[in-house]
Amino acid sequence: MRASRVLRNPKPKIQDSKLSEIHISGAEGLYEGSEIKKVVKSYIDRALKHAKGKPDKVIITVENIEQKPKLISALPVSTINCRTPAEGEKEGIKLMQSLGICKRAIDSAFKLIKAGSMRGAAIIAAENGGRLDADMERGVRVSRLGINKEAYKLLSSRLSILGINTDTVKEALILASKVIYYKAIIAELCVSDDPHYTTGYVASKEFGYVRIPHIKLRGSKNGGRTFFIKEGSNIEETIDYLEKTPVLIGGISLCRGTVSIDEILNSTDRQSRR
Ligand code: WAQ
Ligand code: MG
Repeated sequence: MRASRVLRNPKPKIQDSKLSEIHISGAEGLYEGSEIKKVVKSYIDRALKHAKGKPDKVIITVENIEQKPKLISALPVSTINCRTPAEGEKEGIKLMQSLGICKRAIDSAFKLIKAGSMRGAAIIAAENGGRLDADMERGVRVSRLGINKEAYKLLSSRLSILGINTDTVKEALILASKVIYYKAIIAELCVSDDPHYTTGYVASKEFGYVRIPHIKLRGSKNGGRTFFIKEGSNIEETIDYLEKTPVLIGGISLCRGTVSIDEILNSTDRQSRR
């Protein structure tokens, strides 16, 4: 699903420019045929009730997927203690630098996210911060991802114990797990574009899905995602995986509550997950 609104521009010359269309919300998933009606209805409700405002166009695409989805496990979940955007950024930088991502790449990721105009994710070279995907405005939209019923139930019960059993958390964990499963991707940095949602995350094979509360101020509509890619990776193959390969979460990992950043950085099983 994709919901957008055209900004009425008083200057007719730039009326039909792509730049005048603002992205309100998007969502995607893998479902059984019998679920389509229910899911489409929920996507329409979501598009029409979004905190970023009313859309004037909602596009829903339903596709039959022939390829059997790849079954993977969700990343382990944890949350660090963080009170302000400055602190959140500092902790996020520590995590990403410790994964070998250079400071310039991290800075350009935060800059793109704060500008907040994409509807997908930017792919950034971990070694120098260069932007590798072609469509600057759109970014890459991860699609064909979902979770099976058993894993959904187990995840919901584990997140309930922590008081974070929401669609937002589950959808973000499913997306991050698909993204991080791919060998060329070192980490993902995400900040929601929803003005009321201030928790973001850094996801990686080594540290799992690390939630960062208050990474942005309430009220800001700016957010986004960046994927940091290893030097020498094939960018077309990576984008093809993100957009096209069907991946289903079929297993859940440890879900912990608040953990100190040092505990995450110094965890003993870190090496084994590399
Ligand atoms: N593929 C690529 N990029 C996407 C996708 C996708 N399928 N969906 C969203 N994005 C990008 C896009 O630039 C959005 O502006 C941005 O991410 C934020 O999307 O554990 O709600 O749907 O508490 O607003 C993370 C924390 C919540 C959850 C993320 O993202 C938690 C969130 P949003
Ligand atoms: Mg959003």
